[in-house]
Amino acid sequence: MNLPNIAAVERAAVEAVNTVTITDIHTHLFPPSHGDLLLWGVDELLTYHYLIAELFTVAPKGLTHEAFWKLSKQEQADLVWEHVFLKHGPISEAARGVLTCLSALGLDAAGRKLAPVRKWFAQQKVDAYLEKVFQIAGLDYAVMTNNPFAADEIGSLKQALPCPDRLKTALRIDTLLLDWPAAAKMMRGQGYKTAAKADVRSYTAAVKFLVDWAKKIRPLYMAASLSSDFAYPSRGGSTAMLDKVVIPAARQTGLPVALMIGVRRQVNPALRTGGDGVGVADVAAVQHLCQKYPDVKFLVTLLSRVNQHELCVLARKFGTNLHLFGCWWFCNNPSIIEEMTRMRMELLGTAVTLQHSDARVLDQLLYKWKHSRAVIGKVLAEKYRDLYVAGWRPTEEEIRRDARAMLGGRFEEFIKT
Ligand code: RAT
Ligand code: ZN
Repeated sequence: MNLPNIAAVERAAVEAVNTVTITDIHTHLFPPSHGDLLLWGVDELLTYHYLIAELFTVAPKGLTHEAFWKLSKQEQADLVWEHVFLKHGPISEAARGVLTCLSALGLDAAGRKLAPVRKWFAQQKVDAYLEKVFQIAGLDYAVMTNNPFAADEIGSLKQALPCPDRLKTALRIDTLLLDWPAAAKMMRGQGYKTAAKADVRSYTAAVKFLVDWAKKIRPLYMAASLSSDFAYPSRGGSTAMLDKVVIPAARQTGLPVALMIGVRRQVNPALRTGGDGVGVADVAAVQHLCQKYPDVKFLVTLLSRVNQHELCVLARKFGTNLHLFGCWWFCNNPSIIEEMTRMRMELLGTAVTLQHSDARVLDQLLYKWKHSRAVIGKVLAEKYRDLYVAGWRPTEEEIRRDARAMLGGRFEEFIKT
């Protein structure tokens, strides 16, 4: 449909982003059949590790980490509610997110009482609730993080338990890249001949391990999260693992390799999962991988805001084997999403996946996507406004096409073998 004027073009862009079906390419969700691994409900929302870290920025001095971890989930959630929400304004992105989730579900946050909210969640049946969340969030599917090196996951993964079409798999391989002795032990436990000190036979066995798991769970990609000091090439073990195991497995399976780089692991271990920080990464590591392996596809997101411009420029050079995705973790805040989205559109056009949710709790799909849609819609409207001024006359269908491209379409094209 032709759009009559500049205001109609802007409205169409906002509407396209608000209504487009999104593919969420990285989350930490699980199917209901995996039991407790799938987190959902208000107590899980309130004890998200982002909010636990925030609790300790405002909690009374007497509350120690040790005492906090001894509490039940509900007691921990009560403390977050009391200190982060009631005694201070829940202004942070993670706190606002809980409120957006409640209102998306028609629950009353203004009443400030958790009891009725808990009661509502207790009445939900998980399978139907999962479907409801996906519908409200407007997603076709979300990609999980499935770790064949994690003792608590492999049991369920091996049994091939039922999994809704809403969830697709990704093979997580951090342990292999970062902790060979632990990875080798895990692989040995699953019948692969991997020695504690990596040798040629172990590499061959590790490649087979990845290929077999890929055949079993049919992941969309392999993935690892790496620290800000990740370098490639380097003398460290991760270079050998990439060259001798991950890249050969990627070639055999045709799977892309997703690299999430920039974490400073366990800056404050007392916060457990909330204890990781961020550091500026060396983008040249990604460059060297793309140069050396033009036949292997890399999906990349970096944690530091500082790295984003350099990474966009790199993605212009490797259009066929480097695809950027998401505003990851500490970048998943409206101000940074806006800046990154604008910069990516300006440097990469639509050849990018603007966002992923990283949801660890099912309900978070509701807020992460609502908040991101608002920011991305605003930026897309601005870009189309500029095009209108430059004399271009986009149709509604073209704007919808572009919104989908940047929120799942380009990803699907990129991963196709
Ligand atoms: O965003 C997060 O919740 C982080 O804790 C990590 O899970 C990170 O996204 C990762 O995948 O390593
Ligand atoms: Zn993640």
